[in-house]
Amino acid sequence: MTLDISLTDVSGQAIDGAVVGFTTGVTTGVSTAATLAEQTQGTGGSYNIRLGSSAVGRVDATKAFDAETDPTIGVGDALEALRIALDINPSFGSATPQNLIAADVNEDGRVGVGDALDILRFALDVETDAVPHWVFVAPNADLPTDANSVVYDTGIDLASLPEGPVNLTGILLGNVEQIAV
Ligand SMILES: [Ca+2]
Ligand SMILES: [Ca+2]
Repeated sequence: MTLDISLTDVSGQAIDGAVVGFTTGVTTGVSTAATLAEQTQGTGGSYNIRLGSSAVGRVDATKAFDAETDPTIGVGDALEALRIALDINPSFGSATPQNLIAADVNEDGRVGVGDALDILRFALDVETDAVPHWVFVAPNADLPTDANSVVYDTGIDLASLPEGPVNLTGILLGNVEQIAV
């Protein structure tokens, strides 16, 4: 069986160069999931995974920041994250769930001043522990609406082989400035 996965950003642009994985099995604390298949490179945001007999499992994707093709992480992104951390609306209006996810670059579950500093350090080419990278969420995922509770699941659970492609939306952590939705 082949599973088709389509990766796009919030504006619908295809995302290439991600790694898509499929895991199956019970995950309790320590992951016992086995990666059945892994795809290294897609074209046009489209990825194929060849599965064994079962399509029950979880699809997730990751992508490192690529300065060549990805949006810029700049001082402006750090300032927008700082505004969110200080409970001020970003300069472009209310923060969207995608903005909140992007602003929590250190992935500790909240948008804090530390996130803004991490983004600033990255923008200024200073070493930082929280390096921007892509996360991928399902179209119907519960997304955060509170800067103090940026909790969300990445990837998508599959109970059976879907009819069409599986779509996941990529969000670039650290890229807080206006994300079109
Ligand atoms: Ca954070
Ligand atoms: Ca940016």
